[in-house]
Amino acid sequence: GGSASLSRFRGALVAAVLGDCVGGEFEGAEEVPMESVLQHLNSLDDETKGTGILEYSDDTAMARCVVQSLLTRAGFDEHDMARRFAKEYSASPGRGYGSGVIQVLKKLSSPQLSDVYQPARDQFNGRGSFGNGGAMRAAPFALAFPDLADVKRFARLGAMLTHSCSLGYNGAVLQALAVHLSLQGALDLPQQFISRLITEMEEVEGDEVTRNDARILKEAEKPFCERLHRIRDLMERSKVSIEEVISELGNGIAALHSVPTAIFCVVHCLQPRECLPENYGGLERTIAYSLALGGDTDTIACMAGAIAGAHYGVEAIPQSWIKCCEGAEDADMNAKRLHMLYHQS
Ligand code: 8NA
Ligand code: MG
Ligand code: MG
Repeated sequence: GGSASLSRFRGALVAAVLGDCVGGEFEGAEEVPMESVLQHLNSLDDETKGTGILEYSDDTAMARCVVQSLLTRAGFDEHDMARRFAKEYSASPGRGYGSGVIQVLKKLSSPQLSDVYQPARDQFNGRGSFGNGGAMRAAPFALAFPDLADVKRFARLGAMLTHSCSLGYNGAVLQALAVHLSLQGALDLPQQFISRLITEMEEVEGDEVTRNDARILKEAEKPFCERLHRIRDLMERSKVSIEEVISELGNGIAALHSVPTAIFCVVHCLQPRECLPENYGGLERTIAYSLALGGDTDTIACMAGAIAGAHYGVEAIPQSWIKCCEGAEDADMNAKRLHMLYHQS
């Protein structure tokens, strides 16, 4: 479809759910042989095997809250969104939330709370979380706001409800920017896609807070920009092993060690790869490759899925995969609603 078409919206939201659901199988595994990944994905095609429904985790649970809040309020309302996070957590606490964020979600349910950003600020002795929990639910911001400045601003504020460290919320901004650009068709020119992300993140990471956090955590001055440069270097190489991707970009639960990784998965899988089946399209390659990196597989596949889905569109997602994933049909419906909101504003 064309720029910001309905198919791209549906692809983004549905493939994010898919990545979360199919990625759950390998979450936390140190090494994941491609053979196991393909076996897992093949089992989804085989209706006789009756894999059953793959449940979504915190990634999708929180993204659904973001979507519902943006749709109901027709824009960003921090109080409404915080309330939805808290309510969702208390209704289904077993979705695999990060161990730190649970404290925030409990505090957010208190009716006395006036500053909804305060619980997040209190995390990790006042340093705030740098986990990828803000980034994993950032895609809907790109589907609600056509304006780039709004995407940046609201993805940041939405993440800050649980992640007050700049390395946490800036990861959410990067993820939302990647989905935003992908919706516009920017992945047709992958080198330029990365360059545009670098330009945007130079500005995002140009503030004093980011510099200070980066220094304390012994990271480069602009940590996400540095990782985007690494992606560019990896893209120029004719061959890259999974081990190199993990050591250069990471596969962990920190936003810095997973958002750039997800972006790399998408650009790397734009073309056929030796390690992946020839009959796979780009979206299937992206999901399979994300899982083969191991580590935080559900979240990396969820974020890569959102970016790739916005590029390829919903038609690229195998029906048999969609049928296996809890929440995929809902995501499809919500994508249609977000598409209307996006085009009316
Ligand atoms: P979070 O805010 O609790 O952060 C996740 C973890 O990162 C924390 O529990 C800490 O161990 C560490 N961390 C974050 N900030 C700091 C800091 N400033 N100082 C020291 N340590 C810190 O939760 P979240 O929402 O960011 O977590 C998201 C991830 O957790 C997602 O991947 C989600 O799927 C889930 N999850 C991941 C795994 C896994 O094995 N990869 C397992 C279960 C759940
Ligand atoms: Mg999860
Ligand atoms: Mg995860």
